[in-house]
Parts: sequence; structure tokens; C-alpha cells
Amino acid sequence: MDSITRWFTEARFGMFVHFGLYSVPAGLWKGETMGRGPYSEWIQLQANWPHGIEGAEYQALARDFNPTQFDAEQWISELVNAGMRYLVITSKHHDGFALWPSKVSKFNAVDATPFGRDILGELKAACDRHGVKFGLYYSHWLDWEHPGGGRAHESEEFLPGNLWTTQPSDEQFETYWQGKCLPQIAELCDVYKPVLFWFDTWGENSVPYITERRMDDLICLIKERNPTCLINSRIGTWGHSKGDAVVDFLSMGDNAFPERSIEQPWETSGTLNESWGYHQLDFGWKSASELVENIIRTTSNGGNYQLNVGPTGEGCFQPAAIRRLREIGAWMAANGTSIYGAGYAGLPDQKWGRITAVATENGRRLYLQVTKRPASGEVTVAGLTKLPKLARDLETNEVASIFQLSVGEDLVVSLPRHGSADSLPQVVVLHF
Ligand code: H79
Repeated sequence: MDSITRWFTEARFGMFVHFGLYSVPAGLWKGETMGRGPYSEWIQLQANWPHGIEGAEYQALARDFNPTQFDAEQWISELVNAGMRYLVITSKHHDGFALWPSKVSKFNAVDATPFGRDILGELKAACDRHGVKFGLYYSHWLDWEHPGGGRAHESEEFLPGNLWTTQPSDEQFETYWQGKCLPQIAELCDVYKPVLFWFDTWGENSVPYITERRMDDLICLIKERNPTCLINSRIGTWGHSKGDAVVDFLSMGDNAFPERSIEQPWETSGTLNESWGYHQLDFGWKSASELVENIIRTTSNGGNYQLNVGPTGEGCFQPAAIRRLREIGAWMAANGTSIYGAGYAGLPDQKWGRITAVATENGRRLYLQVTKRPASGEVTVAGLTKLPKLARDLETNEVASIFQLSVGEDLVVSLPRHGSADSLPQVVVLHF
């Protein structure tokens, strides 16, 4: 495993950011809630339902894009305080709008807006100051600004009559691919040197466009410029004869958690509420304890959690986002040793929660992640082949009494008092 892959698998927790023109209307178009779907970044297809918004009218949003409150230092400070180790930001989402001064297309944050600042550049500099790794999302299949870019498909979700469901021909797509996608990726590699690219496809509809040849060319272009840059499976590996072997890590579906350990490095990206981009009417916030449990879920199965923030059109994190990030961060500050560099323990499912494992010089440590504390205050650990020498609460160091009813039986751990009244998971470390 090369050092950047090792870094990725040890980091375990990163921040995803969806920020772009859609952050300005934020789910409302001329006072009307956009049509179906909770994702504000899809407003170009979902407003004026079922028609969508004309390209020129949507793109004119650039004139209102002026996030004067944007402060890269503040964003990255929140990221660091949350216990996150890396950033992945939407350099260009499906609408085709670039957050950097691209020489390839004037449809970008510097040339097309009153704001006129290089958002990626400022974030990259803040990441460098804080030792945070910098990654980029890039919508390589869908691009609703370029005439040859990928479109959505008419389906149950998109009725006939939607402006954005007519597919480009292969020739048209090739003009987008050669004229915008590849040159922008080259630019991003050269100027911002991301540690990873997060590409985005799902389902079968991308396969005719994201062909094996195109994937190979894209991967080659990136690796020639930056051999250590990591690439995710949502580049479209199901359309490649070599499958996931051509990429460096797997990306699950949105908010989808596999219930088994996976050998190849992987991550799940998830939302704080329902939309990725800021949506004024999205009140479906997850609780801090659910979010911490998601970190435990991914870590215990050997993966990363990439938690999304959708900053407002002014460039701010919402108070509801900040409160959750800080609660997570407080838990990570005390319990991060059970997450960073930790992974699958190879033990059966436990009724009271999950187990993460860290390799040590002379064996390993196990961390009992008690997400469902039993009223008895006791948990049993099934499947241990060796008995621990010591068990203690990771936050308080209070020693836990452990016993076995008889040889070969499950280990019983009497949970230390700490955590009993707390809604965030209690962690008990077992030293062997
Ligand atoms: O960037 C975020 C999403 O915009 C993008 N990937 C994440 C990381 C994504 N978009 N769609 N999907 C992932 C899955 C498919 C969703 C769809 Fe729909 C269902 C497309 C059309 C129907 C959601 C609901 C979007 C519009 C309505």
C-alpha cells in the first residue's frame, strides 16, 4: 500500500462540501419550492416542474453569486475541530459551474461572478496551513452547461417535457469530453494538486458515455500528472472490464452503509440533512449521535465517512451544521484513538454496538463502541480468542471490571459509569 492510500485508510473522516450557483436559490425558484427530490443542486432540472430552467436563465445566477461571508480559514477550522482529516469540494457540479478561474470555460467563480475570487485556491491554501488534505469532486459525466455534456434520463423522476433529458450523441459528448472535461481535470491536477478525485456516476445511464476508453484516458491523464492521486469507483467502474481494479477506492451510494467489511479502501458519503447543496427548506437534520454512529459504522467495516456540508449562498455554514460538527468534534477529541487508523475487528455483530480494532506492536487493541447501552450496564463480547488484560473507559480512564462466566464463554464487561447519561457512544478499550 503506498503512503497516500495508507493515509486515506487511516484518516477515516473527511468533509464533503457542495457549493455552487445552486447555493443561491437554495431549493426555491421564484418563490416556489422546486419539484421532486430533496437535492438543491438539481434545481436546474427540478424548478418549473416538470420543465426545468432554461440554460441561459440558470447560468445568469452567476451574476448573483457573491458569497461575501466566505472565509476559507473558518471552513477549515470547523473541519479540523470536527476531527476531519480531509476536504472534498465540488470543483464543478452537474450545472457545469467551476469554482476556480478555469482557462477552459468562463463559466466560473472568477470570470462570471461579481465575487471574482478563486474559491479552490483559498481553500487549498487554508488546507495547507492546517495540514488538511485537499480533494476534488468533479462531475465528469453530467454537465448541463456544455452542449455535449451528459443529461438526466427521462424516467419516473423526470417526465417528458423536461428541458434536460435529451441525450447528447456520442460525437457531441466527445466534444465535451475533449473540450471541457479533460482539459479542466488537467488544470485542476496542475494548479491544485488534489490528493484525490471524487467522480460521480450511478446506475446504468452513464455507461454509454463513460466508456472504458474514456475512463482509461481520464485515469491516465491524472496519474501522468500526479501518480499518487487517488480516484474513486464512481468514475464508472461498472462500465469497465477491469471493474474496481482500475481505481484506488470505492465510493458507496449516497448515505449507503455496507453491512460487511470490505478489503479495498472505501468511503461512504453522507449528508447532515437531506440535500447536498444548501436548501432553505431542508429541516431533516440528523442528530449528532446518529452522525457519530455513522463514523463508527464505516470505521468498524474498514471504511471512511465523508460528511457533507452545504454552505449558504453567502458562504456560511448554517448554525445547525456547526453545532453538529462541534459535537462530533468533541467526541472525536476524546475518542479519536478508536477511529483514526482503526478498522474491522473480525468479530461477530454485537447487540450493544460495534467494535473497532487497532493493530499494536504486540497484537491489537479493541474498542467497544457502545451505541446502545443496555440498562444492566453490562455488555458481552462474543468471539474473543484471547482475554484482555485490562478494560477501561477511553474518555475517563475508569477501569471496567471484566469476567467470564466460564472458560470459552463470552466476555462480560461491566461498563464504567461514565457515559451512562450521555447520548453519544461510550467507548471502552480492551488491552491485551
Ligand atoms: O452530488 C450529490 C448528488 O447531486 C449526486 N451525487 C451526490 C454526491 C447524485 N445525484 N443523483 N444521485 C446522486 C443519485 C440519483 C438521484 C436521482 Fe434524482 C433520482 C436523480 C433523479 C432522480 C435526486 C432526486 C436528484 C433528483 C431527484
